[in-house]
Amino acid sequence: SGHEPPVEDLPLPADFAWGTATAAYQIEGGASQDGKGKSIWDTYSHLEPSHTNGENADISCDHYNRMPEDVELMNSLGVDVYRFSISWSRVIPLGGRNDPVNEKGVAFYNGLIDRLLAHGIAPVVTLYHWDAPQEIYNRYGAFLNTEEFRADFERYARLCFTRFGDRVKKWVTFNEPYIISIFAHLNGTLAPGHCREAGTDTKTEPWRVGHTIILSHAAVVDMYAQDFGPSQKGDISIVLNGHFYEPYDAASPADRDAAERRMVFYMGWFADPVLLGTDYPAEMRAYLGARLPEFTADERALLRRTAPINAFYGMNHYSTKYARALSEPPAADDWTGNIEESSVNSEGKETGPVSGLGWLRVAPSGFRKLLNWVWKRYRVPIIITENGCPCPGEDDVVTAVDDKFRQRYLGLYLDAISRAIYEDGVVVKGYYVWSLMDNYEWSAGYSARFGIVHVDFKTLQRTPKNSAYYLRDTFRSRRKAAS
Ligand code: GBH
Repeated sequence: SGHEPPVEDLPLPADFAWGTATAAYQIEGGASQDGKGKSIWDTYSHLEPSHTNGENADISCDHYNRMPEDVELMNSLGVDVYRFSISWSRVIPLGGRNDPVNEKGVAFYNGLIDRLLAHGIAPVVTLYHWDAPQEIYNRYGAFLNTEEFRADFERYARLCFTRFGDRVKKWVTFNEPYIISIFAHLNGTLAPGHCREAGTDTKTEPWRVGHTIILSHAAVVDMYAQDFGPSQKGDISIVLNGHFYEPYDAASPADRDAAERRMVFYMGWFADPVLLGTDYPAEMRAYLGARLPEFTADERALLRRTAPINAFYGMNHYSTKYARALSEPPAADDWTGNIEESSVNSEGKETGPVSGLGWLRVAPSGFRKLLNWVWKRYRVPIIITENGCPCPGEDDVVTAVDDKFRQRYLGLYLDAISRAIYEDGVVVKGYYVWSLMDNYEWSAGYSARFGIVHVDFKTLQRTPKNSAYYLRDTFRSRRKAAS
């Protein structure tokens, strides 16, 4: 648009880690190979009529069968870290605590971890990136039954720590609990799309799902600290996503409150109990009343005990929005804190140039402000566990590989991290770009390409985009400049 500053390639600390990120369902394929069980995404992506652009990830990037090539690719780009997720139903096909383990699934992840380490790439492992075993959803509604889910998730986590924890030193329990609660259980645009079924209650279920995630997370952190941490000496935490919100009208105190409240409802919902060990934010209690579950005395003790164990704030961040206060009192089923969001403010100014997806605009100054917001509230080192974008018009391989829009986005967002570190005193330890390669973008199917490596979904050929080389080179020079 010409309004954003050019990329400055500002310095980053010498020990700042860079990596790539993916998720099992989005890249693996091998949907029923070697004894893998079905996940809720295997079901959701095959619904008729389709909720996923007519596409599924039965094959996707076929990473399950091409893993060595993909690790080699990362090695050639000089990454320090690879963040991936384990498919629960690949290692425990039925998912439950008394169900059998699939040794072939375990062997796949052992092979991946060993190959990464042989190249000096550190694995960062997410236990849950949205693909619950279908069977636990059939049995008890998965996240809708807190006690059952927690017990099954604990057993799954214990299996992962036991089999992989000698070599994995960074664990993430859940990816984006907000999205699981709101998108999968309130507006239903992600699996299981529960709210579409008869007899569901969207007033209370999203909050119960969030409650299940917080307690399951805390239980697994507790277990790791007691049974594995002393010998394995790894870090564990959670990954939260969220936009930065600017007031729709900067002169309006109500809009300024709305922007703050929106972020509390998005990130504070999970980060306050998990990282501070406190109750849900007071603003949420005030708006949601009895819709928000209570923590028992034992659960409060668990949260207080485990909060300081979380070693980092895993931040997935993509964009900025405006928040406008609604003058009406909150509707009985409102979940936002009575605000309306937009990408244009009261003066007609846009948050930034639009990417290949409407919700994602280039707004690096909002990113810097969010880093400050999180640091001030939680005082825990931040790792950017996802950031990236699809380019506008990225539909043929020539424009896709010469991805100037993405290079500029990534460069500006890295500059924002540098400013947050050196000018604002925020502690940021690493940056994992989303994503290693083009993949299955959930309900958007293959229509949005987030990769720094192009994938031809007919031939499955991988071709690094210019942004991949840009990241390789910029981390080389930015980090030298800092040391
Ligand atoms: C992350 O989700 C995921 O962790 C990752 O798997 C995903 O591929 C990546 O980001 C890129 O999207 O159309 O206005 O309703 C980000 C959370 C949830 C953000 C759905 C966009 C749709 C907004 N996303 N949301 S809208």
